[in-house]
Amino acid sequence: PEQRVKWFSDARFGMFIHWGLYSAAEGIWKGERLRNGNNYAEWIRYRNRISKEEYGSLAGRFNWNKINPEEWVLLAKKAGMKYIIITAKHHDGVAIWNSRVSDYNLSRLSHTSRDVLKELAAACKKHGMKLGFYYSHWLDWEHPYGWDHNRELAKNITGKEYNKYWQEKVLPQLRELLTNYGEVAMLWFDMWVNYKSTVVQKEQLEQVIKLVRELQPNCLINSRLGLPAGNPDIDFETMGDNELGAVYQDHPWETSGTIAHSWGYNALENQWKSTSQLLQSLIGNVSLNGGFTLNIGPRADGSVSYEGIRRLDDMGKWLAKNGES
Ligand code: JFZ
Repeated sequence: PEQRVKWFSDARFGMFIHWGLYSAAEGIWKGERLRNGNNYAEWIRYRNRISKEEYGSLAGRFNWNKINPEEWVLLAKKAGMKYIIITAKHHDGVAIWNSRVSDYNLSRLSHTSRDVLKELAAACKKHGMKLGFYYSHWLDWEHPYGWDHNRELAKNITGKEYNKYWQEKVLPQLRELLTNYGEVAMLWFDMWVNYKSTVVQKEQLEQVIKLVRELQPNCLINSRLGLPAGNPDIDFETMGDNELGAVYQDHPWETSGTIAHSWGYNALENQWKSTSQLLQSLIGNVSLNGGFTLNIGPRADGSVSYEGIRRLDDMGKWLAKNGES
């Protein structure tokens, strides 16, 4: 594991991209802002109780003439970032690639034959950028047996049903991701509680590890898979947002953070952090031997907000002057 994770320990700074159907809603549904909760725009389907069909119609707002994943890679490069992690499937359950496992994917819903992950993978390869995939394994609001942790969708799922979701969606989709996109630098899972307090079974998490090791032995796995750090198959620890991982001196760790508040694009965003605040997060993490994964939430046409571009460019300039590469 030490060998496998070395590039990541050295990388220090990467880009998170939250981009999916929710990007087209921009944090607003039928004139109403996000309902109560964490105010994350990528949670809008859950918060505002949008039906699967209506939510799917957001795909019509994607502007494929403008979408160009290479621009994200160039932005990351300019900022001094060494890897990109994109939300292949977020909690909404929508694959943003042309998935053969489920028709409920961005390509199919927006009637394009393009596959944004294929294009992003090619651009990353071209520019020497590592690429990883965020995959929401625990929560899935689309699949009838995907988990709904607060029971807000009033789903009542048995362990047996949950396993059906696992076998027919999670594992096959991970297989696609690990087969069709070249080298996958990491899989960034997102279960922020111990698996024992959930419906997820240890065996299911082990099936994921087995699949990853079989298909891409060098692919990193983060701690939000649900298994605690210390497990040899967990390559690095993902801390809470801007939480410092001082306790993990000997174990690779990162925190991810946002430039504003929301991860997904939110037109009503008004909580922008300053460049110096963001640099302090990066420097603080690095000073404790950790890494920082900074998020952008592009719009449905792929464009990034002026505020985001400005801060990333400024960070890149600071790094070019003061950083090591
Ligand atoms: C999760 C997601 O629910 C969210 O939409 C986003 O993808 C983010 C990266 O991950 O949200 C969390 C989960 C845990 C923490 C913060 C945000 N945490 O422990 O601080």
